[in-house]
Amino acid sequence: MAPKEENIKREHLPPDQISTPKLLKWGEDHPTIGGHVPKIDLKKWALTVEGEVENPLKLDWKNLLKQPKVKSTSAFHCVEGWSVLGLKWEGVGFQQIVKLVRPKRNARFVTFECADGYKTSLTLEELMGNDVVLAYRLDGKPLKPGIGAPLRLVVPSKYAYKNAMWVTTILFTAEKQIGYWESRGYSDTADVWKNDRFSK
Ligand SMILES: Nc1nc2c(c(=O)[nH]1)N[C@H]1C(S)=C(S)[C@@H](COP(=O)(O)O)O[C@H]1N2
Ligand SMILES: [Mo]
Repeated sequence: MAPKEENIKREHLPPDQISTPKLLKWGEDHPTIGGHVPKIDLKKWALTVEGEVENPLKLDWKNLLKQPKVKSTSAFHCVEGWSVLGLKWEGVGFQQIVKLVRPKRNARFVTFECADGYKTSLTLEELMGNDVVLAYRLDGKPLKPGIGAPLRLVVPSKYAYKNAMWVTTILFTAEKQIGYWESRGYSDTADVWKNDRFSK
């Protein structure tokens, strides 16, 4: 559901996107595949990283917070045409995960599995940018459950459906596993600057 167009700014925006201010109850009335925010108990929560890697691992909440923290300011673009500019994300850089697990040579793809059953995938190459973060804070505050807490993927150059919320498993694979929206007509490349919205 697109928030109201309050304040149109077209500069710095990818093609056919409009900017929406942050006042919107972002994430609170957003339809997700489960229709509700999954209940997650941080004491039992862990991030599993597995598949085609030398060193599979499980990071519980405490250990996740011990990883080097990165900050990245980026815009968020929904495929329905609205963007939110200047979001200050903090979390673990995807590069750090790669450093820890050491993907095997054949690990060209990565699938993100989420607590609500959602799934999306990217190439390992697409995930190696400095601005790709597994975020647990936004704008100086802990991430809200409606925005993906405890952990959400942020890939600014891709439409929001690649930005998995409530991530629980990161799976490195040799073959691409097609994601939820990508298997329902949305583009698998999802490049916001190329206007890659629908599968061809
Ligand atoms: N786990 C999970 N992540 C998800 C989704 C979902 O349904 N489940 N929806 C995707 C889609 S389609 C969008 S537009 C964004 C919405 O993120 P927001 O609620 O922070 O705006 O989350 C993406 N990540
Ligand atoms: Mo979406």
